[in-house]
Amino acid sequence: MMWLQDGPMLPGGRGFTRHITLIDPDKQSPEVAAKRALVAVECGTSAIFVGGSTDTGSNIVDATCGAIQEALELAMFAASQLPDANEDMWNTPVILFPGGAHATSSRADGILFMMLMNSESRKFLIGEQLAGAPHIAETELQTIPTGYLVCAPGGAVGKVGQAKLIHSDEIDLVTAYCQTAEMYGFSTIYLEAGSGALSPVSVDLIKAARASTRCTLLVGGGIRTPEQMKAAALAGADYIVTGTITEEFDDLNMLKSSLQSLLNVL
Ligand code: 1GP
Repeated sequence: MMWLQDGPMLPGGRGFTRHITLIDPDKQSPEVAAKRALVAVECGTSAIFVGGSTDTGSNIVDATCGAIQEALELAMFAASQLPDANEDMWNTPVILFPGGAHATSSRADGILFMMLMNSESRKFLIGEQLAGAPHIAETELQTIPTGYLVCAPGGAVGKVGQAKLIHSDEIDLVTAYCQTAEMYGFSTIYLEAGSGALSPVSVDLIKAARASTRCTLLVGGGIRTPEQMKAAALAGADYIVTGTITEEFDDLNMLKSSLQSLLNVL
């Protein structure tokens, strides 16, 4: 993609908030994932993350990335044939959000190369990264060095990742994590409440993270309403990630109106 040569995949620090759609390859067929991704891009999402579950095989991840890329290319070609269509909108990066070293695909454009910084397990601090790096090195994937911080309530990723959850009043702690991530040279910090969380990352934690780092700040987990989107955006998120909401609609028109109501507040 030409787009990738223009700069980092997830640029931050522009003072406004964008949206990312997370697609879990375990939750639908690659064909349905591609249709959902197209609707999300049409609504204004700025990147598609593929991943989430820890036990998804690379064949499913690969098929899902491939189907999404083909759908985006077709949409771009179709737009190029129409005088008033904006073909650039389909030039959307597909980025792996891996549950582990196994869940990669060379058909994505990039990968969040994450350290689950508040894990108590070596596996998620450096083990999965050591297992995945030699495979990633053989691909053209752009790596996005990311400090991944699981905040309360944490959900499945908090349990599986053996995270010592960051609670809403732990301002000094989240500040220190963000400073540490920046000192390591990470470009991106992802504050995660857990997919399907009953409450999103607290506004206080987002504000503290924003105040303590110039890294691109991603926030996700449990964001389902325009009010929650607005709150995370005002607190300083560069990107808000939603996943579950995209899986709830089999009807693509209903998905479109739901995503539009979320993205309209940004
Ligand atoms: C999970 O932050 C993402 O990693 C998205 O969470 O599924 O709750 O939108 P939801």
